[in-house]
Amino acid sequence: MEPIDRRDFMKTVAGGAALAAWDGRVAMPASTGPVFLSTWEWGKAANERAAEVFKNGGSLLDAIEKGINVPENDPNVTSVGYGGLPNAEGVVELDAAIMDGRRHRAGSVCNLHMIKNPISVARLVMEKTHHTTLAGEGAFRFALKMGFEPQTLLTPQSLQEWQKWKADPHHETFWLTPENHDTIGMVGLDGKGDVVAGCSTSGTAFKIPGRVGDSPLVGCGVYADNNVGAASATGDGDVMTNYCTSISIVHLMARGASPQDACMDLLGHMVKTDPQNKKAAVAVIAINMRGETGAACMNNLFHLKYAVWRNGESQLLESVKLI
Ligand code: SD4
Repeated sequence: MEPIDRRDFMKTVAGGAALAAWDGRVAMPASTGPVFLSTWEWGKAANERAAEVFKNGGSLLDAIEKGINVPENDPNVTSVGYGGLPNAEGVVELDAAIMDGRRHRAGSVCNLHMIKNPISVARLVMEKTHHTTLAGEGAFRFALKMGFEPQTLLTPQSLQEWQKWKADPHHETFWLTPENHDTIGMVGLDGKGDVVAGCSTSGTAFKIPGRVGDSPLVGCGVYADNNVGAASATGDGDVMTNYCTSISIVHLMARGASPQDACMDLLGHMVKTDPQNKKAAVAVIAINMRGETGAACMNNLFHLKYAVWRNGESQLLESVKLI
């Protein structure tokens, strides 16, 4: 993270405030909000739902959860929740995590099957248990205990995709190369000093059963800290997990980087440690406590579009590419 060392952030008001916040001496005042930032096209509808929930008196956690429920419930989003593409054996295994920056507490689920709203289960892991992460069968049984209805998550379309993949004698597998990505990552700020991050995914399509991506791993797929801000990631979790992307970005912001610089610096660091990462599907979003946002991806075909909701305005934007 060389760029940070070269910058004299203490010379700037913003840098000084952020560093002080990181040291726990001064809480940086939040001046804008609410703001919602989400990955991909479906992030727009998710942000709009989050804003509506918040406006109607819901908490920031309610807003992020309900916002993420939108693509989870949409069968046309084939990388999240219902309709998400299955693993190599045709089973839809979902991952999700949510982190509350106020309490510095997260909840997550991995390899959850037959439950279409893993983000809601993740929230209950955070709120109803002493644990942070539940996986597989245990996560499923916990969801049932919490009143979730089991259902098939394969749609005719996702079943067909899987059958096509299976029937192709040259199909790619994750013993070899990744093929399909997306996910929803969302970060939100309430303007009163709280920040929350969440993400939900069916993971990499046709993954090896049991595989856990970055999304449900706290610090990788999501991270939120009320002293600094929040970040989330989308892309090849098998690459990104090794860089603990979300916490790395939040740490860079804590040392004074803007959200945009923090996103770019992390991607730069990934390329510096392994030039092959230029070709990797890596995309990140971040927000700080002033409501400043950042979004970046590598300069390849995995080009992140992201959605921002602020002051009643809902936009879909192109992220900056690392050249
Ligand atoms: C994973 N990061 O399971 C997720 C998938 C994703 O864009 O975000 N794809 O690796």
